[in-house]
Amino acid sequence: MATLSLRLHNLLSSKFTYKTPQLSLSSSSSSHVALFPFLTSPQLRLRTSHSLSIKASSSSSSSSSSSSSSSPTTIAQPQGIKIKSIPTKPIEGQKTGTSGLRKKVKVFKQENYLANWIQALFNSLPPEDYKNGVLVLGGDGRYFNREAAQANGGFIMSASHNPGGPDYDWGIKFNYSSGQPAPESITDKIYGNTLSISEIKVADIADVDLSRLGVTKFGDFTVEVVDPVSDYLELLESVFDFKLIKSLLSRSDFRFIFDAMHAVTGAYAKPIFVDKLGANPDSIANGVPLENFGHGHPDPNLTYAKDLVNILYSENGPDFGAASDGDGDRNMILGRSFFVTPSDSVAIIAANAQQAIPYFQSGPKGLARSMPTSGALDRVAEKLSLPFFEVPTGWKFFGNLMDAGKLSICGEESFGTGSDHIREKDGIWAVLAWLSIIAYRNKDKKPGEKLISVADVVKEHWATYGRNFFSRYDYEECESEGANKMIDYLRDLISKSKPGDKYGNYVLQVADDFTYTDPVDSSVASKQGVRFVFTDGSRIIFRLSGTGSAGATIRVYIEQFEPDASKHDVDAQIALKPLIDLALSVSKLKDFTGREKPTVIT
Ligand code: VG1
Ligand code: CO
Repeated sequence: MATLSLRLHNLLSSKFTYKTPQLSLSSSSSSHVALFPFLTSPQLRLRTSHSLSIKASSSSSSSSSSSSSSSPTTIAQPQGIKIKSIPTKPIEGQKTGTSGLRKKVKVFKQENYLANWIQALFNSLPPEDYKNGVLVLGGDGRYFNREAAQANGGFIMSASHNPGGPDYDWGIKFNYSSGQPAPESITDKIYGNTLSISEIKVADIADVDLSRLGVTKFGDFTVEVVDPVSDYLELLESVFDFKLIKSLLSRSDFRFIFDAMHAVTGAYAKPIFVDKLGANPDSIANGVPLENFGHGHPDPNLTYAKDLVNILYSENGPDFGAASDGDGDRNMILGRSFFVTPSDSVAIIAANAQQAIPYFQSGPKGLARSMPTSGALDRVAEKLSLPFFEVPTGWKFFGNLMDAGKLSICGEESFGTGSDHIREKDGIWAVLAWLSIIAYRNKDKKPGEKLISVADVVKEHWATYGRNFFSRYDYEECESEGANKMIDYLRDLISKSKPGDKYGNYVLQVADDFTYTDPVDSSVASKQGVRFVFTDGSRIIFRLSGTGSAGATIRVYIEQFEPDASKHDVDAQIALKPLIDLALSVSKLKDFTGREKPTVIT
């Protein structure tokens, strides 16, 4: 097994890169064998003045974890490192998708599989990045994190919301210098290098004890295990008004529940929601991170977070519910018997941010969404006269806009919401943003007075801006051939279509395959989704997922705007039925895939 190489010369100094929950790495208080459940979820921080790769031998670690460290302690200081060269051969299929490389654990366990990719990555980086480099390594605690951490300088060891365990998925995401997911210019280079790789550089050093916070020195290369929870908490305290949120969470007439789905935010939930913000200790569900997420699918949506949904929709359910995914970057927001779509969520956060969240007290700089995300955010940008951007699916497209000071709040329909406090979507941030809004709206309510609920806030927003009905149909693990043929067919169809064409009751305004030109560096991303936009603003969009680990997943996005408040209470599936039927017939989805029904509807 494999390598670790280092870079990211400015990662430590770059603002908050290493403070996100998805960067945390699990560890145990007892022995190296049982790394889970973890108490401190430390991260690794690696520094070097050389370009090098390290290999961990199979030595073990077994000591107890300590509490958060202010001044790091030196655990070991062996001699300089011997670097070995190991011959290897290219392995096919190591192309990064929407966010990282995701495959079945069995695939990653093949000889040199991960090592090849990591080495290809370092072969892709400019040499100046190697000098005095700092690399941050973290994971979501899923199965295979433990081995990979010792063997590789991977970056975020997660397949995000994909299920975990020996028979399921593992993944690795690489985030670049200011913390944003690596742009395509880098991931394309990495892929190219995986096809020509012939050598892996491996350093011969012992495993690092991940269960202890502190510094291990290997010559002039150091590894520091850090506690990311305290760093992250400190950042959040600078963003939100914790006193305001605490005033809500400690009310006896407000009941809150957070479902960590046995994933990484379990390590953050108690310190943040309970210890800091005064939530009831019982309000954290599935708070113990597990390597296989308790056999669950750590994807916070109406299908996979069904238990939480049932609790919120039960008689006398709690007032507020939230969940986040495997690596903590997604979020789902629920009120009592009420689901907030992610597209509405980001629009509502943007509309209320200046009042309710100190970080935005001078107003957001700009707003952005991914192309398939509904146009609810566009309306907020228009009303607040803010710069607005529509980017392709995937968080990597927001980073440049943030670095250029053009963007503060953004989101994706896929349960990702965030801001420029970091360069990734951030599930806990979204929950705190919502709690801030609810707290702000109820700050003068006396005990016993009826509180303004999540549903009230959303309905009020619709009354002001109109409602963008939105739904996404996922057809997971289809045969790749049929799925590709369907997309080819749609591309052919749009090339022949023209404005004014009739599609049932809808009149076409434009049909294209979305192309994005980055306003900052002018890079172009094409073929980002086939869309049909109609004259009344309705849209149907088709794209193939870039995060699956088997077969092809087709995503169909359906949106329709309704200005009339008397029609806002209709169920989205009913309101969108004609458009959904149209999407299925236009694409001939059933013929191409044989699928009668989607696997997930959100
Ligand atoms: C999906 C979502 C996309 C998100 C990506 C990574 O990609 O649609 O919006 O950015 O996952 O999220 P795709 O290509 O499968 O549609 V995560 O939480 O899995 O890092
Ligand atoms: Co994720």
